[in-house]
Amino acid sequence: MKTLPQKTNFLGIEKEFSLYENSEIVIYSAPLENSVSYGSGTKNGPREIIKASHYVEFYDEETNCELCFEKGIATLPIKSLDKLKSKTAINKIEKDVTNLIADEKFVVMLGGEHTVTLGSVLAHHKKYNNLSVLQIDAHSDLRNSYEGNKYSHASVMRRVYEVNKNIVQVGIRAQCKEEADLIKSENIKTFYMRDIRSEKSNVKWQKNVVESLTENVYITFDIDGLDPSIVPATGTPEPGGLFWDETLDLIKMVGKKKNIVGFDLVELAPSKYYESSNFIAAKLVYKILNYAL
Ligand SMILES: [Mn+2]
Repeated sequence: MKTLPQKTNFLGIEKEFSLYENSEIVIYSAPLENSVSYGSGTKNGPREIIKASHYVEFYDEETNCELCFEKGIATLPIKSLDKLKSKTAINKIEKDVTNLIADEKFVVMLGGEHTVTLGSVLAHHKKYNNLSVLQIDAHSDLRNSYEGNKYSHASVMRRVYEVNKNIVQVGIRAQCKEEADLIKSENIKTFYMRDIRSEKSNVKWQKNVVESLTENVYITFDIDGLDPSIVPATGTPEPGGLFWDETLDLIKMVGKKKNIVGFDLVELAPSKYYESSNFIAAKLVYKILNYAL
């Protein structure tokens, strides 16, 4: 399988550690941008994350490990999804990811708009029993459709929920009434931002999240789950979000107690005014990998 060379791959790593056959980890880009509601640019997310990743350290001081050399990280070429309808793109992503996990690869998908998550979840859902989808996001994305589109980024978790009922949402702080009603009537495990903030300091909300998850966990990380003071470069920024350390604490705990089987990072909308967002997204990807493997 064709992979990107050191100059353009994730982290900028040598051939030996980035060939497909030598790598346990695969970076798969899904630069779809069909259903933007506010700011645009998510199709440039994968390219800019990979570019910025060249400034991320190979060594992680917390895990005391150079994961990229221990496991190998292959970066697949970024293929445009520009001409595709959302449903067609989802089918293509599902097929591609299915093939990668059949090769026993740990897949990291870079978006693109949140819609792409459905393709990767479908692939992982076929492979893993007892799968939960942990969604970190400002929005619940549970609308049945948005602006007449069932495959809008604002409906992606509704489509996921139709396939897999084990969804756990963290960081939510913007939704419509339809979504709030669905969460109540279906008893969906949603950790609202206001509840996270109102908890007494001796209660670890992260522990409650982890206890809501089944054994195998797929993480979908919408970058707008983080507070926009950390990552302003996203299409629909919402104030009052998650901070860096508490988010990493959560993922670290998930990695320790559960089996993370794959993840995606979506909705980064690179902006020349906020270039640091690209680096933070790249660092987040590598951090999650360190906790997962
Ligand atoms: Mn969102």
